[in-house]
Amino acid sequence: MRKKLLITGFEPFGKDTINPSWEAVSRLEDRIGDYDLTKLLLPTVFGKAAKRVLEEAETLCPDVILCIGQAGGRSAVTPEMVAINLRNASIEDNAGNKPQDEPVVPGGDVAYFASVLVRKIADALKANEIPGAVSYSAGAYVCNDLFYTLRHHYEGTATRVGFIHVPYLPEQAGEKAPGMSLETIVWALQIAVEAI
Ligand code: PCA
Repeated sequence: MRKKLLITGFEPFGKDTINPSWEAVSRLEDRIGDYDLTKLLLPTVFGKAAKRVLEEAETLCPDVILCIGQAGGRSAVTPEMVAINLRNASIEDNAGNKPQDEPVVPGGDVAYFASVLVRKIADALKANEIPGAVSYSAGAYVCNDLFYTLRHHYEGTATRVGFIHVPYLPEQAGEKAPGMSLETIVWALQIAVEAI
């Protein structure tokens, strides 16, 4: 039986006018391996991004939710191992929020591990000669906020939740930061879905 995957990307934020996460997610095939994909563009806003996913998931009932975000400065596609119960922003989100050391969920557990096979995804990327590595920090900005909220919500259920950060596109990176072509990021996400 075919399975359902809800896959998300973010709007541009900060000084950027493009976000590779949504550029890549929106270009994925609608069927990959065992999964039928539903793609969702999320606002880069604390709380709002997760609310949007939970609304969609309520009617879709996905087997897996895989969220993708931009991590400028990274040179590899990085599946995240852990989500932490902390909001801390060094720049405003797209609604002007800039929380400082607040919990995502007051009274919630300190952290959750991803409930997808993070190591398997990283190994599959490397096997296909795409720079890939497990990351042990999704930061404390909107991506971690989304990841933590979803892991907290689905803890103890059959719905699995994962998060993958992707590098800048070459046009964003310029000469100061590493970049990865959109084609490679799309290919990486396809491999990640097949490995999930
Ligand atoms: N990256 C940010 C939020 C949106 C995105 O694409 C982050 O890493 O938190």
